[in-house]
Amino acid sequence: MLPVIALIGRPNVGKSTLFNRLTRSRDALVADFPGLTRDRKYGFGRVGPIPYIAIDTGGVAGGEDGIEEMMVEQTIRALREADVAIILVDGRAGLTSADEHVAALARRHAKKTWLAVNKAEGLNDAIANAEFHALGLGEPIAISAAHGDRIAALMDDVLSSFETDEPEVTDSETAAEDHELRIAVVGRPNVGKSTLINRLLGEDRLVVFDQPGTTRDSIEVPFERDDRKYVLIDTAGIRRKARVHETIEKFSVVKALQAIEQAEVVIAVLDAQEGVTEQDVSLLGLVMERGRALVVVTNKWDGLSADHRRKVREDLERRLPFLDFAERITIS
Ligand SMILES: Nc1nc2c(ncn2[C@@H]2O[C@H](COP(=O)(O)OP(=O)(O)OP(=O)(O)O)[C@@H](O)[C@H]2O)c(=O)[nH]1
Ligand SMILES: [Mg+2]
Repeated sequence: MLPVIALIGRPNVGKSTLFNRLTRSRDALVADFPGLTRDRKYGFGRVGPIPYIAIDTGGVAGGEDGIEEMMVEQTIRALREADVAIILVDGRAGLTSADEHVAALARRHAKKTWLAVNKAEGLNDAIANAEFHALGLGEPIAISAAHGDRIAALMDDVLSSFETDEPEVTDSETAAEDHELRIAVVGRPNVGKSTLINRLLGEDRLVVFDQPGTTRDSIEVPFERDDRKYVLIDTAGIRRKARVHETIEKFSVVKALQAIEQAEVVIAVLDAQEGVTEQDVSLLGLVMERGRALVVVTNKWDGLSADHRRKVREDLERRLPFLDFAERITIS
């Protein structure tokens, strides 16, 4: 499992700038006005000793309106999904009551916290940090997300308690023969992942992995087909066939990313009836980024008119042009 790191803080402190640096993406929107990031954003990254998953959040301001409530909710969810939180504050603006509000959230919901004083380029560290001791989140670390100062040092600290679980390289022949191909099945809720998995495993096999698990654990199911060994990594939770339709799946991006990380091949399931959604596009983008072999399966192909089918095909071409080399299959 990769460590999961949430970036939280009041608006405009530089969370997205740090996220982009930690994931080497230019994806997260960065701008000079507060409240730009509304939804949590997820990415793979590696700065420092081990790879991780980073979560960018919208800023919590400490006000009371509807949007604020949403942001607090988002932040709490990110904290619950994460192993560690980096709380960002602005070294130029100094300590604010919104920072105290964020610190209180972190103390309540984070498993482990680090305090980073951002925008500290050209400032004296001791002076930049001084007033933030009052937050009670330990020793502040002065950084500059925009300039890249002390980011490596911050990540060394943040990741110090985690171990890398990258597979050891083995090159013996027996290892190659016994090698199980690891396949993750990912996709939005109720696109039909569980049904597909039950099919792959065979009708007769009684699979009762009905324990809800946590939102971040996926289930691994070994199986054999034509004398080859496989491990299916299920992110939906496999249920008894009769109950598949009764369950409402809880979608967890972290779980999907962990599964992608652990797999060699990813089967991404889309719902033809709903077309290609924003979530599909970002999930597939992350599969590509990790360089996994990809099979895009468009499910629920039955019952679509010829016209609708053509539209879905066009949609796939248009929205996922970067998937040219991926295997594409339509099923029902
Ligand atoms: N001087 C300086 N400016 C920075 C630094 N990091 C970020 N900024 C600037 O601060 C502004 C806000 O940065 P964002 O990364 O969008 O901040 P955010 O915390 O994600 O903001 P919200 O998503 O709106 O909550 C941008 O203009 C950044 O360029 C830094 O290290 N130094
Ligand atoms: Mg942001």
